[in-house]
Amino acid sequence: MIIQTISIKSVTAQGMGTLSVFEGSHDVPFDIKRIYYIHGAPKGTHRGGHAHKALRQVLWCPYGSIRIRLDNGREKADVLLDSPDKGLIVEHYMWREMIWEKKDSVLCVAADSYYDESDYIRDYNEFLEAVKGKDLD
Ligand code: T46
Repeated sequence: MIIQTISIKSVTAQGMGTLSVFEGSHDVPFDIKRIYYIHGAPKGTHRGGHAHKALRQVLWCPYGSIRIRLDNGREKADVLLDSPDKGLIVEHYMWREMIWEKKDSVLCVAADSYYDESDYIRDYNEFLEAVKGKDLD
């Protein structure tokens, strides 16, 4: 399954906005060790262009609209993160690109591991080679 979305629990207080929450291991299928976020990007920004060997993450966009393009080496799919209550689980060995549909959209990421550059595959042909013969869910 290439696109795995979750619905983030949101609690609205009359006239006081909404609180949204998810918990590691309960609402996403892994523990969370690292949080990072990308902000201040102009419309049309393209980021990503890599896969991970082990890292599992959940992506969400609390403000704005960001297109996520996923590719498992056999199948490609797009999902639009355009609502603060929509999360996208991105598993390992998934090539990803992120495209800013609106200026100043914020991309938040919760990851199951600390930053490790050696976990990245940044070459598309190397990625295709790595997924060849793998069992994909
Ligand atoms: C991913 C997508 C969704 C760090 O020093 N620590 C960190 O935890 C991260 C994530 C990045 N960095 C450094 C490495 C680079 O010098 O920040 C710089 C930008 O990283 P990168 O070009 O990989 O950023 P994106 O937006 O292409 O990708 C990021 C994540 O790296 C990646 O894991 O899945 O967001």
